[in-house]
Amino acid sequence: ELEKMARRGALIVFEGCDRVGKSTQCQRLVEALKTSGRQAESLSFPNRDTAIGKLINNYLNKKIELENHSIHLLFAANRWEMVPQMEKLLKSGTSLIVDRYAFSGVAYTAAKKTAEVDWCKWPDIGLPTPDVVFYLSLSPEAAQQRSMYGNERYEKAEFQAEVERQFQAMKDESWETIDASRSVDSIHREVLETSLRAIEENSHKDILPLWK
Ligand code: FDM
Ligand code: MG
Repeated sequence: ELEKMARRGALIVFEGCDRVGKSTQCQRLVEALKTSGRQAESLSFPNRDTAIGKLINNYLNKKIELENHSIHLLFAANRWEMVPQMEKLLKSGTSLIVDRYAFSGVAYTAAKKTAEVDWCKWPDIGLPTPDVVFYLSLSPEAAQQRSMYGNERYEKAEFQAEVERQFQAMKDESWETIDASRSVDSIHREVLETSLRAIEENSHKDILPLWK
């Protein structure tokens, strides 16, 4: 009975292309939730600290080359290896604020046009489904005006524009699309309000498997 009454944390995901402000919003949200007395932790994918994550990091830094399907599976494996810890935290009542998830996995690989979207989704089927997906959307033109991209793989305007198209094709009515050209504060206020509601509404619901 005690088990049944325990409140779980919410799984809150931020998605979008590079430089749209996901990391800033994740940080702001975790801080605000903690300040309000709620348990919250941040997590980002890829998690570059694990053995798989180090391989991914070398790939992103162009130190190694990997075949497109192969790197895709490593990104998915890098999420699966975190699932036991994620489930434990969620069950203990801690909300997880996640910077990128399976949707990035699909969008970035699909943008390469070497694997179909259905194939891209397959390795992530069954991951914990997020309670909220915030999609930070910025036009390729606005993204380009923001700042120079870095030197990592994928940080090219043309590729980012294709990734944005893949995200747009994938998103459904459950996603909270946010105009990322707005101010950090105004986005944060909206994100916090939606997140507090999601934490409340989902606290007694099961976590369903993604894309099943
Ligand atoms: N990326 C990220 C992928 O290609 N697939 C994935 O599954 C994930 C999670 O990795 F270009 C790409 C997106 C980005 C790069 O991400 C590193 P960060 O958020 O810039 O660290
Ligand atoms: Mg990046």
